[in-house]
Amino acid sequence: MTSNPFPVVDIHTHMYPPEYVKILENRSDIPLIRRFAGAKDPRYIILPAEAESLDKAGEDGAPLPGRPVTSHYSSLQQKIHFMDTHRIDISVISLANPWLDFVATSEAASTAVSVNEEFESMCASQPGRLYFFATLPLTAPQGELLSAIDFVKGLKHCRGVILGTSGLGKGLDDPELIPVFKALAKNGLTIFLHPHYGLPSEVWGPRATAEYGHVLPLALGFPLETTIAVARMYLAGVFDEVPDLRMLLAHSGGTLPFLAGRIESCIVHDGHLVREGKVGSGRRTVWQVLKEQIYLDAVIYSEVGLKAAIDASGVDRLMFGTDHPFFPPLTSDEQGEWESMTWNKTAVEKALGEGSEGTKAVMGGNAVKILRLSED
Ligand code: 5CU
Repeated sequence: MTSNPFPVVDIHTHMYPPEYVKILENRSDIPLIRRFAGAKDPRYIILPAEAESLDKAGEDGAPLPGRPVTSHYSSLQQKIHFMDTHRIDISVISLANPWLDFVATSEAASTAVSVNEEFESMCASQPGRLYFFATLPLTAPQGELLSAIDFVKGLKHCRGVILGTSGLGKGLDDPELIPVFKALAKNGLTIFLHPHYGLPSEVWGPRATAEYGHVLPLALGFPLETTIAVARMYLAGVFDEVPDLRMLLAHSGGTLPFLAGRIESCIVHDGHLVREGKVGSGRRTVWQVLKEQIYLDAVIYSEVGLKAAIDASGVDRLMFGTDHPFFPPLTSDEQGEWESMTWNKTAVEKALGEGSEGTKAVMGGNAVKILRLSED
């Protein structure tokens, strides 16, 4: 519980708890964690776009695939150190991608219980400083999936669930997901929607893996994946069918704030939708859904994108985040300051004014209200 009137809250901050790391260490397909000769830390190979670099690892001159797994990934002490270094009062932690998307049906529910209990106990050990978004066993049979929602609802520090864009395998416009969305809405659990799959590797071209690092899949693939997932939900009528559903979109909604106008125009000018009566006067526009059912994080690194997010959803719907432990500083001490904090904080201050009411709201006030962080 916080009594600080202006806390700094990080709502986009991940952990890979030790039990989850063990699962990844025992895998031979992506996602996996593997040690390579001569490398200090094990490497985490996670993105579909990294398959080629994993195949080539070990060849003469080939770069190490993936990213180093440092203590920042799974040490609670390190998370608290990061928070203290950056004056973050509260973090709402979540398992990072790809969550349990790859876990076998028979093991999904029990794995989710153990991961969520691990998160609950990490939060309980740091009173007032940690809350979490739980992980759902999406590959489990539907009954077990719905029971998992009941289970996490009962965990004291759980404030929602983190979800990827694949849903049950067919995306988030899958009608089979409606009972899941309804159960989450009924229990007041916000969905933190986060990308993982990006776009098919071919779109990055033949030079990407060798020459462009992870830039294209992370900078463009991730945000477009989120944009597409939410646009599909909107077109399928999910937001109307589950009006109490609340979603927090990673990376300021991908490109949704920028493209909402174009999506609207394409809807209004689509003969098929018009003929089907889907463009009638009672239709809620994308802009309305953004202001009524969507929250956006402020992980966009520049005031230009942030201003679009604020215009689209409203200053009362944006929440600060860092994406720790991703994007560590490469040329300064990892135990010191990270640009993910300073760039995102500066963007908020430039967009809204240093010390302004808006800045205080985005930096923490909104998260306290929306995610009930003043409740024990
Ligand atoms: O660097 C990366 O791959 C990532 C990732 O996988 N997930 C994330 O949230 N940020 C960066």
